[in-house]
Order: sequence, then C-alpha cells, then structure tokens
Amino acid sequence: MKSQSCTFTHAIVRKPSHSITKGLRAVDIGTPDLELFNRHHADYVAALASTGAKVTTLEAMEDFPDSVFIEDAALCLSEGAIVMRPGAPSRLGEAAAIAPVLSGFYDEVIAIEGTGFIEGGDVLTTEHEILVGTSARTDSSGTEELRRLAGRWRYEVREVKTPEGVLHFKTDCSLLDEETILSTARLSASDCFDGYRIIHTAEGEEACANAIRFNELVLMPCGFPRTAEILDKAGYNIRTIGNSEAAKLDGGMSCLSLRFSPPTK
Ligand code: CIR
Repeated sequence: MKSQSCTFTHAIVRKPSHSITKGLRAVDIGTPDLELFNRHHADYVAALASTGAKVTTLEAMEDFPDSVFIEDAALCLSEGAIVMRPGAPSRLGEAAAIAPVLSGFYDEVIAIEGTGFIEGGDVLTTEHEILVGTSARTDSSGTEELRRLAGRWRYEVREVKTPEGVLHFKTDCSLLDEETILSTARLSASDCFDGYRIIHTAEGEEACANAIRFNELVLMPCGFPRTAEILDKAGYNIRTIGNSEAAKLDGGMSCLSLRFSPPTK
C-alpha cells in the first residue's frame, strides 16, 4: 500500500480546441461556446497556479474534440505515469499524445496495452488505494491491467462500479482529503466508500460531485450553493469555477487536469 496525499507540485492542462463543438455528450443540451470555455479554463488554471503548483498548458488538439478533458488520458502517480486506453474510440489517440509529455516529468511512463479499456475519469486515487469504477468506458480487463502495472509500485487497486447511466466514477465523487469523499447518494449507496468519511452533495446538486482537492483549495463548479455551504462549514477552502461549457460535454473539475508530484529527475 502506498500513500498519496492531496498535495501536488504540478498540473498539466490542455487548451480547448475549436472542434470542442463536436465533443462527445450523453444528451445534447447545447453547443459549447469556445470563448466562454476559454475564460472558464483560464480561471481554472489560475486557481491551480495560485496554490504554488507549476501548471503546464498544452496546445489544443483539433483532431481530438474531447482532448481538453486531459484527465482521461493518463494516471499520474508519485513513482511514474500510466497511459490509459480510453474506451471512447474517438479518444484513443489522446493517450498516445500524452505519453511524450509525461516523459518530460517521469523516468517511468508505462501504458495500458492489452485489449481492455480504462479512462482516468474512472480512477480515484486515495491515501489507501486506487478505486476503479467500471463503466461504459472502463472494463474489468483494463482495470486488471492497471492492477498489474500499478502493482510494481505496490498500489492496491479495487474494482467498483460506476452507477448505470453515469459517465465516469468521478462524475459522482471526489477526494476531499485523505479520508473524506464528496459523493452523490446514488454512488455511496453501493457501499464502495466503506471506511471513508462521506460528505454528500446536496439533493438536486449531484452535478457538483466532480470537484477536486488541489493543495489548500477545493475547486468546484459554480451554481451549487448548498453543497458549497456544506463544504465551507466542514472547513474546506472552496473556489468556484464556471463550468457551463464543459458541463455541456459531461465534463467537470477533475477532467480538466492531470495533477501530480513527480519525483525530482
Ligand atoms: C467524454 O464524453 O469523453 C467527454 N465529453 C467528457 C469527459 C469527461 N471526463 C471526465 O469526467 N474525466
């Protein structure tokens, strides 16, 4: 078992592309506006950087409309990085593109290469374990390969289930600190967080479960005042970020970055 905290020295983000209008979405609730997306993205980057982390901003990739959701392409651990194998066919190439970038930070960059699929949005790394929610994008075979690869650094991988109809495991939860998880009631009902302290999103505000703890801040999307109040009262330092455009493509706070503390090379 390895330990992983909520403190990070680095983050990588990718600018949204003009092709973002063609991004995947479960339900069409409107086309994202690139200019507004860029403003929200700039606020997001500024919030990460305000904690003292070094934020690397990669150029947009027009051929990959969903590539702004960079979290899905890799899992960054303290010892090395694991390149994912996205279950969405249109996103497979994003994984190949991130590998050389990660090699600039890590000596060890390894990849899921079997027939299975796994996306970073289905992976929650806590102080104690790596939780992987199987979903329409992540299967048991991809999870098994992650278990084998992360095993070299003695991480424990536990397979759980993403609720039916929910894009990713982390669409419905986030790590708030070493022992606390922000979760929707529908996800925690599966008992996958037994042993953790759970804070539930306010009823009707399930869409803000995808938050991130990044150093001293908890970044959450604007527009969820009751959950923000619950977290504020629990002592978390909340920063709200506009997310209307990413939300049109089922994206939230975690999807927009890779967060990590690489070994010093
Ligand atoms: C997709 O469907 O793949 C993108 N439109 C949204 C990805 C969101 N990523 C995440 O939750 N980690």
